[in-house]
Amino acid sequence: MNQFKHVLKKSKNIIVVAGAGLSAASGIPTFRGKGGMWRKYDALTLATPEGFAENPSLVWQFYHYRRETALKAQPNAAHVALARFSLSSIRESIAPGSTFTLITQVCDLRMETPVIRCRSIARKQPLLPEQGQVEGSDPGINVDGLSPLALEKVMETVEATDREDARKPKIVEMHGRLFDVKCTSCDHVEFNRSSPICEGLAGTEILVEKNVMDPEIPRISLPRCSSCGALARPGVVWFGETIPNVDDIDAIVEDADLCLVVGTASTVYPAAGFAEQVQKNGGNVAVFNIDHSAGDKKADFLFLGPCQDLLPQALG
Ligand code: BV8
Ligand code: ZN
Repeated sequence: MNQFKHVLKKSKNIIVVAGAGLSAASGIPTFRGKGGMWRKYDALTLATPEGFAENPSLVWQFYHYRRETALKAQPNAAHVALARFSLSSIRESIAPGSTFTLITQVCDLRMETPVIRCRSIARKQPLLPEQGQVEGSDPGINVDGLSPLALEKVMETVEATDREDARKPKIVEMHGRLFDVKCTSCDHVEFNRSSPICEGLAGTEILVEKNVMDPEIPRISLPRCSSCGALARPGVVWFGETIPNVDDIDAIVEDADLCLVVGTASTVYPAAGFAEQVQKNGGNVAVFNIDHSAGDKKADFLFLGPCQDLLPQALG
């Protein structure tokens, strides 16, 4: 840990690639881990455009279950550690003059206000359209809504200057947002945290828990576009769909000289390839995982254990 802190102190562009393990301690099930959601369900059919086209009822039950779970979760110590580290006044004593970007795969953001668009540090301009940026929004640094809450807690303990800093974009929601709802027909997208999202899905989260989903909820009873009334879909990036602004994300990865890989099996691309890219460019990689993962082989530092214990030590 001391050697890592020595490297951290010298690093200038720090990225964190976070996966479902970051929120595991908050009660949000991971995809592949023990009790993971995708052990029960075949993600490679559910989280695809083809899977949705074939059975929108099943796919919506899967996402409705995750929405309901995310709405009940609270930040854990790993979220708070990242939230604190995201504030330059706190980071200044740990990694002087460094920039910080969280590239996150978990897409269950539940607070619209921290819709943060990643600002290319080099280019000093927003990478993605600023739509959805709500004035005065406190940026979260994670996507499941837990980090914005964690950041709020941290904000009570820091000076007002950080409020300015905290509003600077720090996050890339690589795989979209669970609470975004996209139309399958027009281009309407809205942030929708309603619980349940529609009457037709009310109570089905219990069925999902028991793995007895009802394949036959009629399309008309599934979420509809509030603009044109067509069938709506979750606003996430499915397997086989391209990552929005992937070139801009690559530019951030290119700039990075330190990559923390936190709570991810490192199996989904292109996210799983970022650490290797940083290493190829002469940067360092630190993996934080409760278990061995495909990320181990790219790790200069491997911290095996719960990230809610290890991240506060590493970034404190
Ligand atoms: C694309 C949104 C162009 C939906 C998700 C190159 C090589 C091979 C394949 C490909 C490639 N390029 C593209 C592909 C195809 C595909 C892919 O990667 N397939 C995989 C299966 C090989 N990628 C794509 O399609 C991507 N699009 O590249 O476009 C293209 C397209 C087609 C073909 C070529 C190019 C789009 C991928 C996005 C998919 N959408 N999410 C939804 O969430 O429902 S992926 C989804 O799964 C998540 O977002 C996340 O990315 C992934 C889950 O991964 P993890 O977060 O790692 O979670 P997991 O449960 O697996 O692991 C948790 C980890 O935490 C474990 O290691 C565990 O030990 C650890 N842990 C648990 N508790 C703790 C902990 N660690 C620390 N502390 C704890 N307490
Ligand atoms: Zn529509």
